[in-house]
Amino acid sequence: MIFGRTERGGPPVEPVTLKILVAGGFGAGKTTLVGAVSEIKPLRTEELLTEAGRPVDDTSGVEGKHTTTVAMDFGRITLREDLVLYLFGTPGQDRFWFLWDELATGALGAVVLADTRRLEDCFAAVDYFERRAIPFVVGVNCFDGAARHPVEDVRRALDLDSAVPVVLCDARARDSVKDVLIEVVRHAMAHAAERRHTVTG
Ligand SMILES: Nc1nc2c(ncn2[C@@H]2O[C@H](COP(=O)(O)OP(=O)(O)OP(=O)(O)O)[C@@H](O)[C@H]2O)c(=O)[nH]1
Ligand SMILES: [Mg+2]
Repeated sequence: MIFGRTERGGPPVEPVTLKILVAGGFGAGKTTLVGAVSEIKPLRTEELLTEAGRPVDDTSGVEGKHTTTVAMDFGRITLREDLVLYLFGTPGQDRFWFLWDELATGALGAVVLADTRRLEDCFAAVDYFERRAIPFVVGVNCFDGAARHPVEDVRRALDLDSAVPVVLCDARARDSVKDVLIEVVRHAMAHAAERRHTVTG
C-alpha cells in the first residue's frame, strides 16, 4: 500500500516512506534543493570541478560553481507525521547517466529542476521520465537575474504533456521546495489513480 496509511491500527503511526528523485541539468540547483528541505544533514557527494573535468563539464552559465555532484544527494523530509519523503538528487552531468537506473528504482515520482537560462539541459531528464512513465513535475528554479518566463512558455519549450505540472520555485527556500514536493506527490497519486482506472476499465 503506497498512498494510504499502513493497516496497523493504533498509534504510533508507521509513516509511509516515498522515494522522490531530483533531476535536472548540470548546476540547476539539485543539491541546493535537497539541502534546503532536508531534516537530516544531507549526504552529498560533491567534488571540486577540476581541470581534468573541464573538457566534459560545461560550466558556461554557471561560472560561480566550483563543485559538482558525482554520485547523488540524499535527504529526508517529513511532509506529515505519516508521510516521509526520501529525496535522491541525481548527478547533473552526462557522464553519470549510468547511475540513474539504480536511483530510479522504486521512485514514486520526480522533480525536474529547470534553469531557464539553460533550459535545454533538462531535456534529457524529461525524456528519461517520460520513457519510463515515472510521473514528474517541472520546477523552474528562479535564479536571480534570470529572465522570468511564464510557466506556459516553459511547458511549450519542453513540449510537456498538459498533465505535467510546471511550478516556479526557489531551490534555496524551504517552503518553496516543500510546495514542489507536495505537487509531486499529488501528481503521482493522480497518475496512479488514472492507471488503475485504465487497467480496471
Ligand atoms: N540565485 C540562485 N542561486 C542558486 C539557486 N539554486 C542554486 N543556486 C546556486 O547555483 C549553483 C549550483 O547549484 P547546485 O545545487 O550545486 O546545482 P546542482 O544541480 O546540484 O549541480 P550538479 O550537481 O553539478 O549538477 C550553486 O552555487 C547554488 O548556490 C537559486 O534558486 N537561486
Ligand atoms: Mg549537485
